[in-house]
Amino acid sequence: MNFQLEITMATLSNNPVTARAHTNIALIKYWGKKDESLIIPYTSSLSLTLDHFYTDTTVWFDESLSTDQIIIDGQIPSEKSRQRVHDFLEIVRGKAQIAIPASISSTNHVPTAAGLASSASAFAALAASASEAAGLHLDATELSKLARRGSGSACRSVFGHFVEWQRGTNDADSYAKPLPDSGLNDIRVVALTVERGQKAVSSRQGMHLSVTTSPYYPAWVKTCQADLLQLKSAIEKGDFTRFGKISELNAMRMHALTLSADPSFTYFNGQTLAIMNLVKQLRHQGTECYYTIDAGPNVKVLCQQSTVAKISATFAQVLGDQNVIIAKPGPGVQYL
Ligand code: 2P0
Repeated sequence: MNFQLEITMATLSNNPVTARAHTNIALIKYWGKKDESLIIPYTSSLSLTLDHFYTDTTVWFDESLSTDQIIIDGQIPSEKSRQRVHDFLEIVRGKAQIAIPASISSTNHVPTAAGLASSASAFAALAASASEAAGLHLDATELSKLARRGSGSACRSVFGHFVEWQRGTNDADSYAKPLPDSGLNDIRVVALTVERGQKAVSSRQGMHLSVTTSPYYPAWVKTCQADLLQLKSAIEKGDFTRFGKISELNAMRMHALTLSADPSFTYFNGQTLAIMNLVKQLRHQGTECYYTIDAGPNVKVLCQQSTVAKISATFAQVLGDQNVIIAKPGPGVQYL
């Protein structure tokens, strides 16, 4: 019998490909890698993709270039950022079996004031545009796996609305999936900025330190699994109260890992704590809202359409209008 091996070669796109990806906010946090090279997390996580904050990235592979040309927000990025984009492109070139340099131009529409990390939208948009330009035509699951190699949280930005990143155990089974439509589509996120500077401890360093030195890390892995199941059930039932309580609790459990690391560190500042207290005060006064905080001092308040005007006005009085941004659930990756 004559077996013939069929190899489907990727066909390069003749034109530049532009993709848009929105950022996401984790409600069950990703905080720690089992495999730092492949970016396989210790725990599954769950996020909400946000409208309004996104990255547009255009890529084409060009034989006339001698090296990758990278422009981010109209500028040549730092050597560290350049290397990170180059390393990611090497993964794409490996999959497409090409060795051609690429030209990349990326623009972040994530207002500095939002205090939202742009690595999720950045690597989701780069994965989508680069893979398509290389002729790979990946489905959403394969795209999520590829985006994960750039930045863990990017695998969730491939999809819209509520998204679960199933941790898996290897490159093939660690990817995100959208959750079914829920009764919580009136959810709103009020992004509050208290600081705009670069953080002292990057997420990457922070999670590494937490995994390797916090005695509570095994407890985090255990409770995260339970938190995730509870949050999924609250989303499915449209139960905002349980949704808010679990999200807030999970965020605090993540931050407990930073405080219990050696050396101890925190992403909070004085204003972060003041805002957390104000959220609790609003809640006790009958305006239901909850907070979540990522690897930085800025706070995101979770509320519903019915209360968002009152809550954003309250925080605008304290922080100023420019430091309060309202976001809604947003879409997954789009090609422009
Ligand atoms: C998250 N964060 O789930 C968590 C919560 C920050 C706090 O994912 O090292 O930039 O590139 O995989 O995705 C931020 O970390 O980290 C993050 P890498 P990433 O959204």
